[in-house]
Amino acid sequence: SQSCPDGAKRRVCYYYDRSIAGVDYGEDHVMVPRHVDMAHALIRSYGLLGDMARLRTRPATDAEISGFHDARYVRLLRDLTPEGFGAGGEVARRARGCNVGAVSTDGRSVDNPPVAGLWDYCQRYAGGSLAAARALASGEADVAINWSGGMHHACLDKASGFCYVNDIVLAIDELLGHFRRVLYVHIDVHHGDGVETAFRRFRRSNRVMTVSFHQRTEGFFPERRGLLEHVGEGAGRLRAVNVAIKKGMDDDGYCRLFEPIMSEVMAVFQPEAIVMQCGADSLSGDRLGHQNLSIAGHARCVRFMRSFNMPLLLLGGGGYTVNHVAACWCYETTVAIGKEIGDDIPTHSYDGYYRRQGYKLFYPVDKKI
Ligand code: V1S
Ligand code: ZN
Repeated sequence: SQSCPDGAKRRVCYYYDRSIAGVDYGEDHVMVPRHVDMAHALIRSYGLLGDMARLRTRPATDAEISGFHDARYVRLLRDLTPEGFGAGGEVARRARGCNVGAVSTDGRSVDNPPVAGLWDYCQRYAGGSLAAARALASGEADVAINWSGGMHHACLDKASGFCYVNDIVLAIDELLGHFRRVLYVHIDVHHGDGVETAFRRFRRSNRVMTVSFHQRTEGFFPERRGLLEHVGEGAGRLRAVNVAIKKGMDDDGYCRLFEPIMSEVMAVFQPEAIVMQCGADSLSGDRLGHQNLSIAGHARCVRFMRSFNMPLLLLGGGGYTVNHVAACWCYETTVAIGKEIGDDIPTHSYDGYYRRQGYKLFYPVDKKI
């Protein structure tokens, strides 16, 4: 454990599974799970592994994943192989019904391809988020991290936005077994629709509040989601908060929204645990997002949530400029631990990726937007 600037100690648990790094969405695809391996290599090179307990866990079981997902969809994910899909027939038909490998007419890569080892991949990233939630629930950790989790678009019975299994819903459900109210905070550039829908439409829960900060511009994925007026219904009414942002928000603009809104949410909802999705596609220079957040600005949101000093689960998610993603999640790991590190990236296996940013962790914000 470490002593932090606020004087409080934080015990941090960290999940990392190297087999996730080998998952391949396809040559042209923007989702590259190797970014988690890059973040891990950076974390190790800065000597941060000694400041955290490593979570060693088993992959999530069918039963755990079926705690949220529809049994037929779970069977499909288990049955699906690229060969079975390629051969057409029954599995391919079932897959298309679940938005996996939905054929693109222009021959370009699809959002949710039938990747090799798909079920193993899902079980591992979901297993990490569940283990992290259990570490918080048992009191073993104050902060738990799974940078391979945060796959927030996955729906009850279909894949969406590169996400097949919604590890966030599974982790929140696990936390609800131990805490009365759980807050979900989302800073990925894409609206946190899968988590919002799970707790608003399917669970109708008033014990979970979802707060999503996301880009809301014409044609931006997912369309028609995350409007300010979407506040939840029935028992879940006023449990969804949606903060739609325009293109090009910088650190000051973003934090001027984030901090007062989250202060108010904390005061009104009074959660007992927090789950934060730290999608790094809200960073400046992302291949999909159009925001101007620096790593320091993104991490300021994490630091702000950590300052409430309650069980905190940090998850990854989107992020499509791999060197930015890895640098961001490495720095946010130091925020969790409460340790200062230098800007000079130590020599390590991926250091060539940081050459263009002068081997500095804090790459400069290029305000093109
Ligand atoms: N924006 C965007 C985007 N880019 C792609 C994409 C690009 C290259 C590929 F080879 C394959 C896909 N898809 C999208 C979005 C989905 C974004 C998902 C973000 C996920 C997350 O960061 O929030 C969490 C991990 N999809 C679309 O815009 C849908 C299409 C409408 C356009 C793209 N084509 C391929 C499918 C249909
Ligand atoms: Zn995203």
